[in-house]
Amino acid sequence: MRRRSLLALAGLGALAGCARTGATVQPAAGPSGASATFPPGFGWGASTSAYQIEGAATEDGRGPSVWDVFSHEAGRTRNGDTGDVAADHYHRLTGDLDLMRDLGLRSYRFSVSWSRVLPTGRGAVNQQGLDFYRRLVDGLRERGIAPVVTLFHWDTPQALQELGGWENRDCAQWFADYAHTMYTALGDADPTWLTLNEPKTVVDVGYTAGIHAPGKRDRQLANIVGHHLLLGHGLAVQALRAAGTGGRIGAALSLSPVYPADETDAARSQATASDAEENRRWLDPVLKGSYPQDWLATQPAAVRTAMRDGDLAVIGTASDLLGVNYYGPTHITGTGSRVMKHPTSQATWQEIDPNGLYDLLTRIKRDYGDVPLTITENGMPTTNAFDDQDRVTFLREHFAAAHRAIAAGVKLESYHVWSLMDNFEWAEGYTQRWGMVHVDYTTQQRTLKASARWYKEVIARNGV
Ligand code: IFM
Repeated sequence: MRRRSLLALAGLGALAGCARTGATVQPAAGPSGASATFPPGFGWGASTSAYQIEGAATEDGRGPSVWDVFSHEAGRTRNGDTGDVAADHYHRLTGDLDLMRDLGLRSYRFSVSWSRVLPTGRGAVNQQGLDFYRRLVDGLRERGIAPVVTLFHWDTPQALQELGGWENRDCAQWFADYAHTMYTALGDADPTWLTLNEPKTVVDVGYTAGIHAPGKRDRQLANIVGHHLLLGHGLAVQALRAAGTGGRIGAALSLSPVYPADETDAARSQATASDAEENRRWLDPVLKGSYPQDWLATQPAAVRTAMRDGDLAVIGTASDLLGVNYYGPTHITGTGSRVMKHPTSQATWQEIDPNGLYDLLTRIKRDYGDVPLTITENGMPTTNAFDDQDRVTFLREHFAAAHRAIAAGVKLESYHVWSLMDNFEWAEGYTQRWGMVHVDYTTQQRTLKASARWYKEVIARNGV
């Protein structure tokens, strides 16, 4: 299934240790190969998520998540693939940490499997689960890599889903309690904390298009879930602060600059509406403590009723940084359809336009001020298993766009390529390879692709 085209059909549309120094950057970087040196200490990194790489789905006390259940249902994923084994990262932690060190990574963004540490989502803690993340964070620190911990990357504990999951307002508090548990376990290692990853995808793909867990198709319910996710973000920020975290806290949002597909008033108007769905309905509550009025006006009473007095003040609790997941722009016609104006990738929802990253980053600065930014995800899948020159070109051009944004004054501190290694790509199973490191799923052997070798050089010379 095409993820974002389904959404269009639905009408939807350092980090610790890597602090930005404020140093100036060399100007005149461009996509054509001109050199671009990044600020000293720039946080070159890579991203993964728990269900996509860990495997060990039933080991050491881990409880099931919605993705364990969903991926085991007939017809939900390509070839019936599941994350049962994935890249077996749980058993290969030391080797994978060494691999990150050998690449020279300065920052590593991973997610915690909520049901590995709290098998039923709340209540009894699974010490073996916590121990795994402790080993991970300590191993990163020993290798000079800043840990960036995402608390929720879509894998809601199944036990909570049976109580309604994020449809249930209580889930926001269960999430905050879990955030506190993670602070107790890892707080002294001073990681950067990211609350939610891409709540938009849960809403649009999990609850509207129904092609991600939990596989529902109810747009009204989806937007109630969206509000509860944001409430969970705010409560988790407050819980982490109250616990005394010195680390920085923010959310990771999937954002897409929206352009009218042509110069008509109709296209401009539709693009504004699409921008509300794609971007402002997430950015405004988190960074301004309000929902955009034009988006709110489209919501039915049931969704508005779910938004209680005081919620937006919680959601807008000051965060320290914003994570930006960027995969491409959106072009909208006068009838509200999405059209592609740039090349795509094996992920046919993806439109490849590095300049969109520049537009997005400078727009955030313009509309939301100088919030420190990290690219929490950017990348592409390719069928070139080892000699992935297309990915090299993609990354080079996106890095150049990021450099131009920094030169324009954007406080971009770090950049996490999606993904460190090949992994379970949700409904697409193992058919899409997004990693810079190739994983042989039979032997679990890791092999650096051309992009990984190239990225190592980028990091070593701090630029492209
Ligand atoms: O693999 C996903 C990731 O889990 C969230 N962001 C998009 C990636 C590519 O689809």
